[in-house]
Amino acid sequence: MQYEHFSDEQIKTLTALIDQQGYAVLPNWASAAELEDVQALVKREVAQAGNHYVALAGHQAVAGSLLSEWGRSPVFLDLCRRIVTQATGRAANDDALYQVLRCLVGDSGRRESMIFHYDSFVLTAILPVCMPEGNKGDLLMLPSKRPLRGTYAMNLIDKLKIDNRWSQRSLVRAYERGSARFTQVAMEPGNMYLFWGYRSLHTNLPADPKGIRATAVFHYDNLHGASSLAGRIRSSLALVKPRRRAVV
Ligand SMILES: O=C(O)CCC(=O)C(=O)O
Ligand SMILES: [Fe+2]
Repeated sequence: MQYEHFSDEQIKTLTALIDQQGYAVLPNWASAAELEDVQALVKREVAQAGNHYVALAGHQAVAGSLLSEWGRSPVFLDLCRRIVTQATGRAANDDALYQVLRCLVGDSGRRESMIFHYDSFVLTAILPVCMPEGNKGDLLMLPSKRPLRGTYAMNLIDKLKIDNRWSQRSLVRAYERGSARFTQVAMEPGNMYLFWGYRSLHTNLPADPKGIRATAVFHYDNLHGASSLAGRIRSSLALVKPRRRAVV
């Protein structure tokens, strides 16, 4: 990672870019050698998962790698914190980044694509690691579609409106019709892309199933992390999920 410190001017520019064009880019976040290193990790993990979709959540899951280092980097954390504060005018809630390494491959990877969603975190940063030869699985978004919600209940209503077959289908159709509402980002491996994950309705396009599409995703500032309703719903979902799987 070549970045060391961001000036206040840079923070303002990045925040304005995210507001205006939906995203901002930090070019060459990873050097060529660093990128190769992380690509080797992806290849190992995908092989270990039997060439199926795999997501490694948390920095422990990538312990000892550059990804874990970046996920805990004070420079990166400071960048995210200042961007969130610049945008929201308040101090951020989190003192850590939440990271996931997402590896899409084959049909199982396709099934994880074209699922429109809002993140729970204000800021999302994506570092593409591997891209397949054909369709790259571009990032697709409706930037800043909703405001930061004041309560978890309102956030839940937004999510329920999207998490159903009808809404998903109409979004896919709108994209296929060439609707100009969408912002499509062809991401380059090694660059870091920043956008409002909480506010933007987003997904990735299907990628060529023959190759690997891997992204290191970093989330910052879980807006309703401290909500007791969020906690209760999360724990009841944790109870329900295994039963559902057993039935299916
Ligand atoms: O892999 C991507 O491009 C998007 C991932 C994403 O939106 C997420 O993990 O929340
Ligand atoms: Fe997301």
